[in-house]
This record gives sequence, C-alpha cells and structure tokens, in this order.
Amino acid sequence: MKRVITYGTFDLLHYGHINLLKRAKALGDYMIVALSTDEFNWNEKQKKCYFTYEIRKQFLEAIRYVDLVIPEENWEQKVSDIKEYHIDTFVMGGDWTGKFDYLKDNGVEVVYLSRTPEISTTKLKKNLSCRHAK
Ligand code: C2G
Repeated sequence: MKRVITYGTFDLLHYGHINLLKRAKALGDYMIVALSTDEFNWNEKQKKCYFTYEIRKQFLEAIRYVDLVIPEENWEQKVSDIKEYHIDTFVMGGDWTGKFDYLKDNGVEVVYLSRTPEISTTKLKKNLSCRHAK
C-alpha cells in the first residue's frame, strides 16, 4: 500500500485543489491531507481563512481522493509526519517546487505537480467581493 501525503489550507475549495488531490492520489493507494489549522494559517502564512479548520476538514473528508485529514500546525512536522504515517510519496503543487526537496533524505519521493493556472482562492475572494459591490 503506497501512502501519499500533501499539505495545504484548502480554503474556499475549488477545482484547482481537486485537480491536485486527484493527481496526488493517483500516485498511491492511500492519501493523507495535512490541513493547515487556523492558527498556523494566521501566524505563519498571514492567511485569514473564510472557513474554519473544522469546516475545511469536513470538505476534504467528503472528497473521494482523501483517506485521512490531519492538522498542519507548524512547518517542521513534515519529517515526523512522514515517519508516523509511513509515507512513501510527498506531493505539493508547483508553486512549492524545490522547497521540500530536503524530505528526500527521509526516504520519500518528493513530487511537485503543476498548479491549475487560472484559479486561486485569492482570485475567488476578489471576484466575489467585486460582484457583491455592484
Ligand atoms: N493548488 C493548485 N492549483 C491551484 C491552487 C492551489 O494545484 N490553482 C495546490 C497548491 O499548489 C497546494 C494545494 O493546492 O499544493 C493547496 O493549496 P493552498 O491551500 O493554497 O496551500 P498552501 O497555502 O500553499 O499551503 O506546508 C505547506 C503549506 O501548508 C501549503
């Protein structure tokens, strides 16, 4: 059983996220998503999520490609996650290319998948707020 892990905020879930999760799952048999907590998002990524961690977790757990959702609370946990969950493949979108190559030293394959170009949570928020203003 090949085990895959990926990390992210997944706020205002959109087809770019689904595209990523679908391709990541295709790399193995069991996929874990480490979902950024509200505190981690705010303190480390200056992201204020529209949906709380619990709601974002519910969304992800409803996706057929996702087998388990765990909290992402800090940048450093990736090494221990890989050990604790016996991960074979670590996957991230292309905007992170090169940033996690060090994880190869822990015996995992590191894969960066292309981002879906025309969609982002930031763009969604902007478009929705403009539409509301009219
Ligand atoms: N993504 C994508 N295409 C998009 C938008 C996002 O492929 N149009 C991918 C990102 O590359 C990432 C995943 O979807 O792999 C989740 O995106 P975010 O929620 O923006 O995650 P991010 O804030 O990049 O957090 O420790 C790693 C961080 O937690 C990653």
